Order: sequence, then C-alpha cells, then structure tokens
Amino acid sequence: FISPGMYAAMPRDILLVVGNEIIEAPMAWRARFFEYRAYRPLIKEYFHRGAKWTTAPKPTMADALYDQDYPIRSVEDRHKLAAQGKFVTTEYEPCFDAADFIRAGRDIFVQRSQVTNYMGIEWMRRHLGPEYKVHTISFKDPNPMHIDATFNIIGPGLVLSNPDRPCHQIEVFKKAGWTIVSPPTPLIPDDHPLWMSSKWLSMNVLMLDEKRVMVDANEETIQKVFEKLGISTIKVNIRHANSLGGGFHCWTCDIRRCGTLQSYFD
Ligand code: DAV
Repeated sequence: FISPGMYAAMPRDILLVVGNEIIEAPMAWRARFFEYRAYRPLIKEYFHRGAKWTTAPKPTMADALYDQDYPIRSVEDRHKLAAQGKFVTTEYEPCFDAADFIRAGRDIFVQRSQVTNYMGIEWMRRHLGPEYKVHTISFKDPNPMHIDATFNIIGPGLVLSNPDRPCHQIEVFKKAGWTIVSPPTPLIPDDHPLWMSSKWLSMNVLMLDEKRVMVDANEETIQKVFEKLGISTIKVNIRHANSLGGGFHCWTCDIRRCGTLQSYFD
C-alpha cells in the first residue's frame, strides 16, 4: 500500500505499558504503520534498563482489513453496525491502537472500535495470559476510536464516564463498587479547531497519582469536579494540542508507576 504517513505525536495510541512490558500496537491506519519508529530510541533505552519489549503482529493492512463500503454507508447504517460491534475495520487480521485499552491493575478494559478489532483484543488476551483479565466493554457510540475520552479511569474504582456515550456494562462496574463520575459538558468553544476528536478531550486527563490530575486550565467545571473528589488539579493550557487530536492522556504514556499490582474489579 501507499500512504503519506502521519505524525507520531500521541504515544498513548501506540504504546501500551503493562507491568514491566512495553507493547507496541500494530495500529490500523496505513498512515500510522511506521509510527513505532519514532519511539524506538526511547524504547531501546527502556530495554537497556530492563523493560520487556514486545511488538504485536504487524498487520498486512490488506484491502480486506477494511470495509470498503464504509465511507458510503449512511449514518443510520453506521449506528446499526456499531450496535453489532462492526466498524470500518474487519476481522481479516488482528489490529488495535493502544489507546482503545484502559488499565486498572489486573483488569484491562477495551472497546471494539474503528481501529481495534476482536482479533486484536483476543491477541492481547492470549498475550497477557492469566495474570491479567481483558474485559471487552462497549458504548453507545457510532464512531469509537480510543477509549480515553469515553471511559477514563482516574483512580481505584473511580471512572469518568462520558454521558453522551453511555457504557452498556455500567451495572457491572456499579456492582463492583465503582464510583461512576459523569463529567460536565466541555467548555471548549465551538470555533476551536479539532481534528479526529470531540470536545470531550476535556475528560482526557492524566492522573499523576491518585490525588493529582493534569487538566486543561480553561475547563473550570471539570476542575471543580476533581476538587470535590479530593483530587488537586494541575492546570495547563493544552488547547493548541487539542487541535492535533488529543488531550493530556493521548499526549502522554506513563512508563513507570509506583505501587503494586492489585485487583480493583472483583
Ligand atoms: O473524542 O473520543 C478521543 C481521542 C482521540 N485520540 C474522542 C477522541
């Protein structure tokens, strides 16, 4: 295939860190096939310092991986397909973007999306083995791509759940004792340029630890939500970066965490 390529600006999209292992995602867009190369100098450095380093099977990105009729499908049809777990990528071969996974200790949650197929999810499940549990969850969302502006876990048993994209399995989280927080409507103005993302980048925050969050300096309503939860806010203006398609969570990838491996979803 021929592709002009793209930026490699969002480490969250391509790298999934589980324990001491850095997993390079295969990606699903042809334009992103070579993105891993931008991170290789860093990954080699981590490898020298003891990290386990894995690259998931590279897709051939054959035409058969994509529903060729998808661009001409109506909005209603896309909604219907989404409800059946079908999107522009087919099940021809495994593909996923790392950002469709979100971690909570031994439990890892993932959505079937435009860029992550069931075969990719199954690859991850078998790869991680019995130490981790991979749960496929889904949302009322005809256009899912990356889970972190939809369902962003911000602490032990604490999750921001996008009210425009309700989670079909939310009762399971409630039963497990989780607190579900509905983030307020984003304040980003209508005329602010955005690319491949919605205003919900406001909830795409980065937790430095359980008590500190990096949040957009302009998003005062969500800042108040965090403060009420006893989480102190580190306010940074990231609006310019939002225009390239990501918030704090997209633009970062935590490599090392203090603490121990625990279960939060029993
Ligand atoms: O509005 O769900 C998520 C982040 C894209 N990298 C959205 C965009």
